[in-house]
Amino acid sequence: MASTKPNVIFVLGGPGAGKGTQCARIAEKYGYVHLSAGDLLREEAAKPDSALGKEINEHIKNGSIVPVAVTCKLLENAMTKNGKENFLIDGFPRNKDNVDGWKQAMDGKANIQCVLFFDCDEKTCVARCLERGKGSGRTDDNEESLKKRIVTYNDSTRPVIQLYEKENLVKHIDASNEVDKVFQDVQTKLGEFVK
Ligand code: UP5
Ligand code: MG
Repeated sequence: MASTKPNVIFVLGGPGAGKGTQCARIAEKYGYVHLSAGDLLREEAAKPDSALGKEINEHIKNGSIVPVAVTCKLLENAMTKNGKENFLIDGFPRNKDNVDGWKQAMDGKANIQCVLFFDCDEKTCVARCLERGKGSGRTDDNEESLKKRIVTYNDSTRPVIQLYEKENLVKHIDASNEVDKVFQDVQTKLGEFVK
């Protein structure tokens, strides 16, 4: 990790809201390092010697949330390895337990700048994931897993967004628009404090 405290932007939103797509653009324009918690978990699970692979894969297929100690460690390792100052943490924290686990591990070690909330209606989210599922190879881009992912999002992740709203950290983005329009909105919101 850099010697100064790294800045962190949490990126939240429903499955298929466009978190990954927009993070790629933000990373390119603003030089933030994009860390997708889901990608890190999938990478870990794909390692032939991973002791956690089976458990992670089960959670992903069921749209349930991997224990925070696992996710947080992967994020912290990626941040340390990278050594950069600014990170976009995509898809985390997803529940209250994630928030608490992050605080426990990272309090004083990172500065949360804001939470980008990609707000997209359920129908659009599901349609995007099903379309992607035709070629993504993701085990959770199917109707059955999507139902569960949506329930987890509504029950566990929305309250996290509300929690950060109370701390005035949330930047709300209408993510149902086309990619360029969404990114315009992102730039306006981020431009308030990121150069
Ligand atoms: N697309 C994107 N933007 C579009 C737009 N504006 N208009 C039209 N199409 C658009 O986009 C999804 C698809 O839509 C793509 O095909 C894209 O081209 C198109 P993407 O940018 O990938 O959306 P994203 O929000 O990143 O969707 P993703 O499916 O990755 O979100 P999830 O939050 O569901 O998945 P994630 O990988 O974060 O997590 C997967 C699982 O891992 C979780 O369900 C959970 O089981 C586990 N997990 C944890 O347990 N803990 C964690 O901390 C993180 C994950
Ligand atoms: Mg993603």
